[in-house]
Amino acid sequence: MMEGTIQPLVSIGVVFGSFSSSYTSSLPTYACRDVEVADVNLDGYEDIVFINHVQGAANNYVYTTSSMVYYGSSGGFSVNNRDDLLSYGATDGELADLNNDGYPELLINAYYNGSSYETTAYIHWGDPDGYDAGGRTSIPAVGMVNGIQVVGAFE
Ligand SMILES: [Ca+2]
Ligand SMILES: [Ca+2]
Ligand SMILES: [Ca+2]
Repeated sequence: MMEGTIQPLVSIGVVFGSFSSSYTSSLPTYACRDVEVADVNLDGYEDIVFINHVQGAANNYVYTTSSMVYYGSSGGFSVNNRDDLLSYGATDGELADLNNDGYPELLINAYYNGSSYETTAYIHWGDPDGYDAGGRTSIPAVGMVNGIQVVGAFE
């Protein structure tokens, strides 16, 4: 997506097993506001969802950005094994299996798109490939700054 022309603001270290720098992976994110960890594609490896708020230089950032899902594997985590999901000033994400197929959906809220607080939150539908931009449902959102609550028990 916009990677390569706009630098990540933050890298988050993921520590495996022991608190030693030799077991730390740096995973780029954009001004991350929320993290969820779950095995979203049910392959036995935990995956990490970073909900990103803005991206770009501190004095010229944009709210239209990507939240990121890094998929775990036997080799750990890699920028080459992640999905970038469009989001608008997001501050919270939640995982819940809304259609009861075993794969959790990723819900991402939306605060601001750079010109309007009337913007779009998304449900990204889970499947064995995780999430991608094709499998999503748009939900109108107005300046959401609070977290998402999924009402009802699906588990
Ligand atoms: Ca997984
Ligand atoms: Ca959350
Ligand atoms: Ca599901």
